[in-house]
Amino acid sequence: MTNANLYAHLRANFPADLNAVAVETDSGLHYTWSDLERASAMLANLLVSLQLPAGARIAVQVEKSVEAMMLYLATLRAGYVFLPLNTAYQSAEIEYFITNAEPAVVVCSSKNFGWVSKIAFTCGTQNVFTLNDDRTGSLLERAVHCLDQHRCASSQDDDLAAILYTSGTTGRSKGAMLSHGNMRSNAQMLKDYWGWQRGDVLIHALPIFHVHGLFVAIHGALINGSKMIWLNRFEPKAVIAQMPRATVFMGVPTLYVRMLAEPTLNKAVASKMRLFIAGSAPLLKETFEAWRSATGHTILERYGMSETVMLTSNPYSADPRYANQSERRAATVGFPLPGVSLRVCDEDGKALAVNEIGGIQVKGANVFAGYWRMPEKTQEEFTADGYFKTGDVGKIDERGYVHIVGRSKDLIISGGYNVYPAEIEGYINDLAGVAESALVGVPHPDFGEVGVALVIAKSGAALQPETIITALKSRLANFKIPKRCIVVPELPRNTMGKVQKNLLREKYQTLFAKS
Ligand code: MCA
Ligand code: AMP
Repeated sequence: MTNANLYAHLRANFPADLNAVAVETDSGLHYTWSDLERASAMLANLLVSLQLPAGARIAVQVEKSVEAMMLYLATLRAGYVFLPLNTAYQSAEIEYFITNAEPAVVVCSSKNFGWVSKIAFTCGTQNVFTLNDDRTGSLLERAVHCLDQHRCASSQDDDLAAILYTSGTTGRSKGAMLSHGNMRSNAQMLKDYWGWQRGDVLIHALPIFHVHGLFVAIHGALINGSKMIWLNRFEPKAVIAQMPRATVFMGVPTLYVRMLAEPTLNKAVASKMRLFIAGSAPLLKETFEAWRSATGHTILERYGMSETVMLTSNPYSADPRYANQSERRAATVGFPLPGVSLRVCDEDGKALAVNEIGGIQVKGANVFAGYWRMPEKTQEEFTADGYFKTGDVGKIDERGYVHIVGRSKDLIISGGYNVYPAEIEGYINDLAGVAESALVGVPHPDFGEVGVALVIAKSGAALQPETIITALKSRLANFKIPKRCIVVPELPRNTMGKVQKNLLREKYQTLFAKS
């Protein structure tokens, strides 16, 4: 029987010439395929030498680097479970993840070692290493003494490969458990659907602690044996400058908006590019059209989730399942990907007809097994016939294209990062002088959507919006900080006393409108 381990599958697709360049960084470093293979073997051997229990979690909060990617590959090949954490998370957030996931190994930046190791050791983690984006840190110092050959662990499709925390509507994050089979099947299918070709070169400019940068982009390149041009940070000018040497780019809509503001973006600079892919948040029709007129390329928008990896995509070329449709349509997320069953249902679970709006439900080999140690929550999110309720609201049109028109979950997507109002409101409500608060998402020209906090003061308390923002900054990841805080005398409520967020969204709709 073949090994279902995702790394084994990626490795089988490396090019024959292992001395070819696999990753080229913006600081001028070149890593060959052999370097990826050998360095990830050393890191895998280091993990194995720690004699961790089966299913051990390796929690990683480090700046983006090729070595961080190697650690991910090492975790896969050693058969452990990768748990990536956004570098913006602060101590209370990290404490929750570590307490909840009980990782056997924590890897952090040297600058955070003091507070992260304190949390980790208190929670019972035995091993805390450091890894920095300049190839320093105790992890590499230890790995350098390990053998550079490693026999990939033998895995089954259902074996856990990664846990991705995604915030919950009640404010508590849930760990989505993804298996080797979930990710392998999705990567293999996307390789075909997006027409990956020998000679493709991917510009990798996304963070690597979420599905988009870590799985869709990295798996896409590795499973095709394609080189990556690796940028540790997204800089619009730098990405545009790399376009003549590349063929594929993936980004959240904000990255496209920022590149469109650059005078160096034009048809000539993008002429060698084969494919621009967008996702993680809605791509405005305006951005889709502006990109087409600036570069001559039509962005391919797709839709996915941490729980499911990729679900739908606009076509790369004609999709025979949908009357040979090859058009990439603005404001749609395309067709359900091969192997994904997608339906739109009403609140009673009845499947709806074409163009009727309802909850999007999905099923397929890509759909996760459930939330880490939350069996009840998992059960709630699945239907009796095994469909996962995405929490996204949409419709399927007469041509088969899926449209996302809203969300039933109270979620703000800001620059591709998710912000759950309940979590932020909880922090605001704990501040002195606050009686109540509501966070709503409003349109924003750069981030697509941002949070605005409406706060009611306790009687007699004099609240300053700046004080609230400062207090939040010391507790929460920067992308969760409301972009505006407004002290209000009251909040609109329905007859049940529930705050009517739709009215607030309407009222503050144009707060950040372009003049
Ligand atoms: C930074 N800030 C943000 C965000 N990022 N605020 C709201 N939303 C954000 N996304 C804050 C900063 O802390 C700073 O605050 C101020 O906004 C300006 O920061 P700036 O320097 O402009 O930010 P940046 O460092 O350039 O980052 C912007 C970014 C970044 C490059 C767009 O947010 C990013 O890389 N986003 C991509 C996220 C992603 O990969 N998502 C995929 C999730 P202050 O001035 O107060 O310090 S995976 C997913 O969704 C799935 C499943 C899927 O379908 O793909
Ligand atoms: P995450 O927590 O990162 O898993 O976020 C997944 C959510 O991002 C989905 O449930 C959607 O609400 C949203 N999303 C992803 N891609 C798109 C897209 N192309 N258009 C609209 N929303 C999207």
